[in-house]
Amino acid sequence: MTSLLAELRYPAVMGVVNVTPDSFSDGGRFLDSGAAVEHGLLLVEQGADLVDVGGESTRPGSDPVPAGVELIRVIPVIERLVAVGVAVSVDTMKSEVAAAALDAGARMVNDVTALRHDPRMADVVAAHGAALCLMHMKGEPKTMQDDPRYDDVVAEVSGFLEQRVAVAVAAGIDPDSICIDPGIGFGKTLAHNVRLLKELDVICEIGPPVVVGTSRKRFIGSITGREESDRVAGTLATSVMALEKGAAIFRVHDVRDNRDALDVAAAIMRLP
Ligand code: HH2
Repeated sequence: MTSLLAELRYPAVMGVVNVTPDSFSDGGRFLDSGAAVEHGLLLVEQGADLVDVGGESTRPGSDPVPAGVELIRVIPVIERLVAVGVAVSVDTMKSEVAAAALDAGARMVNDVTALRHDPRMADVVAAHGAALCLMHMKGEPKTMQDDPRYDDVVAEVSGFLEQRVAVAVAAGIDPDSICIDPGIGFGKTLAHNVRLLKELDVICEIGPPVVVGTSRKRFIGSITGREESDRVAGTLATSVMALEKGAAIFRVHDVRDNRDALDVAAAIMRLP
């Protein structure tokens, strides 16, 4: 099977479905699998090219969830979305969850630890011929926002991502199946997040398609003073600017608005 990344139209919109009680912006809304499936279908109708299903929050301060709980949350949702032809990625750092999700038809693993949490993850992704998103995170969700520091955030994040791509390829994962993500908000201050977006072209020059996840995040609230549910306009500014810098995949909650903003920006960018 060809890589999911080769099949996507770009810019690609990845809609977020969190089957969790505690995600920072939609926690508890889709814990029921029927509600989660319905929401995933709505996101596709609104223009999502793939749906990212997660059963463990990684928001700052969050606690880990056992694999058994994550499985119960995500597998029924993935099965039902796949059954109606939706391209699904699974947001997990556990190989057991990734394997079950891929067996259920998911096409991509979105590992926010970039293969560092679970030594078996690379083999699972390689064996299934799945796509893989490698994200940068400094520290762990529980403590990552406790005074994160960098000498040069762009150099550190891009060096890390280059190294993790090399690890993934050495483990037998097809280079054309890999995408990379600077991990906006994962062990980063407002200044770090804004700097990474300003110099996103450096990350894009590494080669693999770049994923950005700015949707409704705290740094947007720090700039605008708005609550999570009221950060769509701020998110759209980041999506359009990231597109201009070369980002390919946009992980968002508000699919309809991001789809429109990206399509209009892309139409302007396509002009000679
Ligand atoms: N952000 C979140 C979760 N997964 N994956 C990638 N690749 N990039 C991101 O920026 C990213 C991610 C956090 O957002 P959300 O899923 O809405 O919240 P929570 O982790 O609380 O479930």
